[in-house]
Amino acid sequence: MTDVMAWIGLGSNLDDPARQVNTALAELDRLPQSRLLACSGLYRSAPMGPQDQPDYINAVAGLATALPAGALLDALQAIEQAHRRVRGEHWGPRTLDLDILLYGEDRINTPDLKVPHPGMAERNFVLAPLVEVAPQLTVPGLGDIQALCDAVSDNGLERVGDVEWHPATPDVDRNN
Ligand code: 5RY
Ligand code: CA
Ligand code: CA
Ligand code: CA
Repeated sequence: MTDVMAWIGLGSNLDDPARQVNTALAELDRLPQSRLLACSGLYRSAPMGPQDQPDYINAVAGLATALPAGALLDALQAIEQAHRRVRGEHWGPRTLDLDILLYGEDRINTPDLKVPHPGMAERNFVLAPLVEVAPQLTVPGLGDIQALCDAVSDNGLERVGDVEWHPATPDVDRNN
């Protein structure tokens, strides 16, 4: 079984956003054939796109997974539904948004899934937390994550705290 490192973007701006993100992290770790290996802190920023909505809390997480990208997308959408995400205005407020930012080094371009995430190079609420946890990362087709982050506008992004999740102690005998 070969795992891929998938980088997931988490965002929320409704119903206690920090709690939404923290509970979603535990749910990611519980996905089949998957283990959460890394997570950034929590970042607050003003909404990009439609601005008549609350500030967002964002984070990024690194998930080692054997799920194919399409199955991972289905699993993320099921978690969003469990958080009572309601489809409303396009780019409107939401209890939880989970995006596949990167799936190993793959480039995916299907109607349902585009990886690397098409907006990530313009979004400091994605790039800054990625730099925090994976400063050496290279984005397929776009290059060094630190350079991408340096090039994007700051937008008042603020790191507001740590997530509740902590990495497991490495265990050489663990076999999953
Ligand atoms: C721009 C347009 C739409 C950026 C632009 C979206 C989040 C976008 C958000 C989030 C923050 C959205 C997608 N130019 N703002 N806006 N955090 N999602 N701060 O997660 F991201 S809607
Ligand atoms: Ca797991
Ligand atoms: Ca999304
Ligand atoms: Ca998003």
